[in-house]
Amino acid sequence: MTLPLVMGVVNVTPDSFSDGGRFLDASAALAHARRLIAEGADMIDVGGESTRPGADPVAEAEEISRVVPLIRAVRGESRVRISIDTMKPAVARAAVAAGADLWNDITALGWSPDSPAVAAELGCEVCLMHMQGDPSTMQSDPRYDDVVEEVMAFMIDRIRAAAAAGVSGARIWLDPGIGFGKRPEHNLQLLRRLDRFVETGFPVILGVSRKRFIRSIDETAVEAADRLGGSLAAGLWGAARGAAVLRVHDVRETVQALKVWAAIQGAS
Ligand code: HH2
Repeated sequence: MTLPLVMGVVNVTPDSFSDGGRFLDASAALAHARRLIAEGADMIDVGGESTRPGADPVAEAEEISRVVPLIRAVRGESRVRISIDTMKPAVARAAVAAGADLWNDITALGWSPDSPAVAAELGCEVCLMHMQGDPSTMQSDPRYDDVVEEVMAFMIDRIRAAAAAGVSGARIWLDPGIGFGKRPEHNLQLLRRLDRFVETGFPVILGVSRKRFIRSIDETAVEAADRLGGSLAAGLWGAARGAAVLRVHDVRETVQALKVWAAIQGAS
């Protein structure tokens, strides 16, 4: 049994939904990244623009100035894998030059017509995530006839676009995009049928950490930081169904949950 890798989130933003503003300062961001690595993160996901519904867009130069110093500093002292959470090819390019290994794109290389070619040229790994609509409107009225099959069809389309531009299939990762243009029941259906994505053979990244659908199940979990229990439950569910990576804010607790889960299986 293979345990998923744990990807710790470092948002260098003033407005991310769960930790906005905490790590905008460069030294605070580096201290947080160091802490996540010490807690057992296999990867660090660095973001300089919030994707929460209604977040303010960030100019390219500003986004680069938020993420590049952090990536350079982490790369200078650690071999941890680094991913850059951005839609912008210029930011991905600067991040890879600074030492990032994976371009985590919530628009699945769809934000700019240049994105697929830039991903091919950079030669880095690429995460293609599904989102219905865009961050400013995605939660206003998301609709699907069959969410699992529609997300799957989108994935196939984006894999083809990446491959046509020259991105190697061996470098592609998929993510169903929990919370991105989805109602609570859509998120639950995607989690229930995570095997559908895993069976494609592409590694699957799962981001459930502190997300709003948890509040739809436990209405007392009003604040993002109140959603640790739900995050761990959904993360372990994903691990059991073959997710390759769990994208999380609470690294220590996730690593512990995975270790206990693995130990129980080993004993059975
Ligand atoms: N979720 C968020 C951001 N990026 N990338 C992937 N691949 N999968 C996800 O589920 C995902 C993601 C949203 O979380 P967060 O980064 O904490 O908040 P914000 O977008 O407000 O910065």
